[in-house]
Amino acid sequence: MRLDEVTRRDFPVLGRVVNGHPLAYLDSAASSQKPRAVIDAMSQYYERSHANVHRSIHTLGEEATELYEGARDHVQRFIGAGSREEVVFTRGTTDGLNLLADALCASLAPGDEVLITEMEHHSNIIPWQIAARRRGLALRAVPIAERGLLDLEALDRLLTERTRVVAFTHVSNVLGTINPVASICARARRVGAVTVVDGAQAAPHLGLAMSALQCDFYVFSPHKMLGPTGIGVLWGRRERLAALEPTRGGGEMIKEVWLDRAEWNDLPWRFEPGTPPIAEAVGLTAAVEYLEKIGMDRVGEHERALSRQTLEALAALPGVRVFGPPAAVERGAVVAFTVDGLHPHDVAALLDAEGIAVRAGHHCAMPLMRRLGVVGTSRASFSVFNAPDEVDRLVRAVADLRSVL
Ligand code: 7TS
Repeated sequence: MRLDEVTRRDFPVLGRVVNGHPLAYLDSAASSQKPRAVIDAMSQYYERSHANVHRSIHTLGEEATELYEGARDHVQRFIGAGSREEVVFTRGTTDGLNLLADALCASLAPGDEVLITEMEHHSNIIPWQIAARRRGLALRAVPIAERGLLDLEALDRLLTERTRVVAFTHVSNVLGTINPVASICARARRVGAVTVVDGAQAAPHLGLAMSALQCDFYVFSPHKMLGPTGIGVLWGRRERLAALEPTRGGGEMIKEVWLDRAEWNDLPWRFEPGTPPIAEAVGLTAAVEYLEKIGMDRVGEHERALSRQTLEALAALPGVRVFGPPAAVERGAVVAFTVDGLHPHDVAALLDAEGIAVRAGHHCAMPLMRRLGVVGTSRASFSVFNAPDEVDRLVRAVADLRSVL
């Protein structure tokens, strides 16, 4: 059986009719839908076990703590992390990148350099801009070359003895490009730079093994991988995390406090001030279990097949331009496209009238849009529940748009 035939009935929302048509949800890169297992785990937690964590001796307090810390073990296994201390819970990819930009740049000197790329989401641009302005750092970007791939020769030229941080996306949310993480990290290491990888579009689709990636930090958002909003994962290599001074304070992140000083808590709690997203951690566990039961190989294979089908069919339509590497190159689960003579928002609105949900606009990647010479694009993206006939519907609807003109 095809994967969507197995998973489809697990997603209650997919029973919806939108504008008179069955919903074709092709916007998981923005946020995926949730299986019943995730929804049930979270409501069961609220109905039976909710309490604050790490503080109460009573039964519910202990259950909640066990569930919250259990999520860390699940994530550790899911991403192949060396130890649970390396897994920090944040509020999302954006939050993790802000935390890292604050903490990593705090010790940098004016003139030090931070290197990003032209294909970054604003989440991996703005926090570095803020840090750069605050500390007088130089912010540079690796350009993209042919076929939507990073220009690795330019990367080598841009790496200098002043480069302190290299922050880049694993998978582009527009181009679908999969960047060679280990190779980029090896180059960065040669100049002694710390590496930060934005895994928001990778974690939902690729089986991850932190040791193989060779980076220092990796962040992602569970809400794009069938889990809830409001929780994020920040993985840090143990010695890197241990060397990082916290920039956010409060309860939970300390061991001992005096009025004028404090002693930090152990890893990973040192970076988790305040009451954490507990129900969201419970939902995350359920999402990880759901994906692991399918197997990430099968997840990736299914989504790659849908992406390839979309890419090839859309590219064959006259007046349609698709972006990113060709179908023969391994890509993520997004396909961005434009239709001649139509604004991307109009494309999305016309598709929505047929029950097809795609995202349109700049995809929080304005510098990339400028580089591609477009105001925006429409974008279809895929998850475990999408079916080839939804791609057929999309392609037919896009073909019909041409006749609207
Ligand atoms: N990085 C990348 C590569 C992303 O695709 C996104 C979200 C983020 C960071 C931010 O994640 P958040 O969970 O903190 O919001 N990308 C998209 C998108 O492509 N459409 O909507 C959100």
